[in-house]
Amino acid sequence: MLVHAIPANAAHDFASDVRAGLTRSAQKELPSKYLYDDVGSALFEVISHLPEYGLTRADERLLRRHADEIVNRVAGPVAVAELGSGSGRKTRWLLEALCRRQRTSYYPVEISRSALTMCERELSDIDSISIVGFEREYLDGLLEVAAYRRPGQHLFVLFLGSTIGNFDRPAGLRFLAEVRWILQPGDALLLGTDLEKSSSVLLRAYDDELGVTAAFNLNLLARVNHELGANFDLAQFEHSARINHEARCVEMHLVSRRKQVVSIPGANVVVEFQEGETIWTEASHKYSVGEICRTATEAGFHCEAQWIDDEWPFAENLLVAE
Ligand code: AVI
Repeated sequence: MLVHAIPANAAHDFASDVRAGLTRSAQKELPSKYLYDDVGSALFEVISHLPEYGLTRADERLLRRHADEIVNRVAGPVAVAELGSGSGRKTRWLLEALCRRQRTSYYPVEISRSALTMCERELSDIDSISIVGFEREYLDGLLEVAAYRRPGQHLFVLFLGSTIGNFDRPAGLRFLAEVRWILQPGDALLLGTDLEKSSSVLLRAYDDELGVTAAFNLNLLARVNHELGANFDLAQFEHSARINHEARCVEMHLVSRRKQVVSIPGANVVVEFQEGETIWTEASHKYSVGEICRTATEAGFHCEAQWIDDEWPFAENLLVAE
C-alpha cells in the first residue's frame, strides 16, 4: 500500500491541544482523537471484541448481511474513501461486493499509521482492489481523495462505527455538511450510527469488567507522558463512564484520586488537580432513527435507505448528496 504521510505539525497540535484542554477554568478536557496512538488503536480493537460492547459487531453484521444491497444502491463507477478505517475488518464485505462489480480504488483515511498498516494487511487479498492510505485528518484526507477522482467517477464515502457519535450534535451536523461540500451530487455516504439504548447497557459497554476501556482511557495520560515528557502517575487517576441524559451520550472521564500537580514540559504547562476533579476525554452520542435523516437533510444529503440491527440498536444509513 502506498501511504501519504501526515504533515509534521501533528506533534505541535498535540502539545497545544493538551495545554488548552488542561488549563481551562471550567471542565478540563482532552480531545478524544488522541486516544488513538498505536497502543490506543490496539486497545480499541480489543474493545470491539468485548461481550459488553456490541456496537462494532452490530455494524459488521449489517454490512455482512446487506453489502450487496447497499452497493447496488450506489451509482457507479465509484472510488471508495473510508474516514477512520480502523483495522478495515468490517469494510471487507462492502469492498468484496463492489469488487465483484468493478475494479475498485480504496482510500482509507486515518490519523493512526498502525491502523493503516492493519487495514492493508486485512484487505489487500481482495481481488481487483488497489489501496492507497492517507495518514491524515478526515476532511484533509477526503479533499485529497476527491482530487484523485476520475471524470464520471462517483465517490462512495464510508464513515462507519458511529465515529460521528464522538462529535457533539452541532459538530456532527457541521462535519456532514463539510463532507457534502467536498462531494458532488449523486456521490454517496454510508454513515454508521449507534442508536439510543438503556443507561445500564451503555455503562457496561463503556466500563467493561476486564478493564480494557479503562486502559484505553488511561493510555491517553501515558501518551502525554511519552510524547510530552509529563509525569502523570496513572495509578492516581481512575476511569469513569457517565451518562449525560441531556446530551444523550455516554461520557468517559479520568478522575483524579487525590489533589496533585502534574508537569507537562512538552506543552510548557504545570496542571493542578483537585481530588475528584475529572478530565473529560470522550462523548459517544446516541441517535434516534428519524433524527439521522433530519440531520442528513440539513447537511445537504437525502436519506436513501437505512438498515437497523435487531440485536444491538445500530443503524447503517445510506445518504446521497443532493
Ligand atoms: C470509535 N468510537 C465510535 C467508539 C465509541 O463507542 O464512541 C470509541 C470507544 N470509546 C470507548 N469505547 C469505544
